[in-house]
Amino acid sequence: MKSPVNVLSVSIALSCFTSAAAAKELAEKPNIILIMADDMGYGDIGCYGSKSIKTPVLDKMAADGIKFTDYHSNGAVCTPTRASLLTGNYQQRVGLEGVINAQMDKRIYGIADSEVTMAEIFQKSGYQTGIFGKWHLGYQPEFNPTHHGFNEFYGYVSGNVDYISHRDGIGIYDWWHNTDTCYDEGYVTDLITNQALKFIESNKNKPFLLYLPHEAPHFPYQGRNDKADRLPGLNFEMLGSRSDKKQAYKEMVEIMDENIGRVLEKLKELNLDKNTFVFFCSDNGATSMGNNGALNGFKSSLWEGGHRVPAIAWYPGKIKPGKIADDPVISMDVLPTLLNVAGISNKVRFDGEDFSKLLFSEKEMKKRPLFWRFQNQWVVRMENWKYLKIKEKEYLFDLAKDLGETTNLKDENPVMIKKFKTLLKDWEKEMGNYAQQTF
Ligand SMILES: [Ca+2]
Repeated sequence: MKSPVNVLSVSIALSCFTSAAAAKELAEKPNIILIMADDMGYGDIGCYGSKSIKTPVLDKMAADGIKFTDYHSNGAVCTPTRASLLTGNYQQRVGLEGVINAQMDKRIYGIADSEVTMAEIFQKSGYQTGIFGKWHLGYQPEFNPTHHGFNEFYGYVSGNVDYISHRDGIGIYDWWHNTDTCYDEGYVTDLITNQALKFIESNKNKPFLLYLPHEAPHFPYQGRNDKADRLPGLNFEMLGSRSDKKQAYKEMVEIMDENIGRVLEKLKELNLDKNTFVFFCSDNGATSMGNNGALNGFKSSLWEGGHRVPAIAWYPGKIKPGKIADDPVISMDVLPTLLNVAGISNKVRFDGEDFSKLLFSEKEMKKRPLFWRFQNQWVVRMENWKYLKIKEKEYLFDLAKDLGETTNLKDENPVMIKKFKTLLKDWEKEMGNYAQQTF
């Protein structure tokens, strides 16, 4: 019979072993980096057909990883996509169907405490979590990212800031480190990358979730060496003062590409590149300043140009290089996918679906309808078919044959139209009674 002392010793030894094993398991978890461009269109980077904008880093990422041809943002504008990306749910369920504008009377809206965010899930699973860049899920102190699962926040809370003076759309200074205003000189794209690199350095021995939502190429259209436009007491043009805005746009995408290269270099330098999954996407389609390739429409519309955007997954040694994924996927699928990649199990339910089978196998996604709703526009997407309603006008497109949405097949397909309308009605009921345009 063991003496009580021996039992205690065994128990302590076992407990140390268990915690050491858990620590080892945690240390071996992959890092996750989620990079999102702002308002970057389907034809704005080299590997998606841009002839004028040079993006060697993203092109190489796509060549070494997977390029998605049918990836969509949940929203056709900024806030709703971010709400769905971070919760894995339709933005309608989160109550953030519209944009949170900078005007003082609109600053009351934001992400509710009751929402479970990507950062909260990763944080609870032992990950270090950081966001560097644009938040756009609420201005008030309670909406700060550090209250929604991020250990560190560096960047801005509004929809856009001057790239040099860091003032928002109504001229208010909007540059933060965690919950405090901070004053760093520099160009937004460089500054957020600098801080992201520090975050990677300080967490090189721990698993981390790094969310890097770039401002580029959202207006104001400013390059690295431009002057600040938004300054105290001065009127300013929202889009910036440069006359050659398309040239500025090109510079902005290229500077972002260069900075994504710095992140990948840092991973290699620290020998983290084989254990880090990187996902890149855009939050909605381009404005007329950018290029949506063969797609119809722009940001804020539910034509394809408003929401079909570039997306690339990169995971050296784990993903077969040069793969093209043609299955429809959407922002809210990213969270369940990242959890699978990180081996994190949880009981949170998501509208989105894990698409990791596209990353690691030749399997396809199961067929499912996808829905969009924004400002009197509705979409139901099912396989290659897209039902689009704008106010009272209905369309049906076969995207496999007609990516540019030029030929309305509605009159030839009354049965399909009826089916789509039923699906839409059921979905709207499921989403609840949120107003069409919440704010
Ligand atoms: Ca956007």
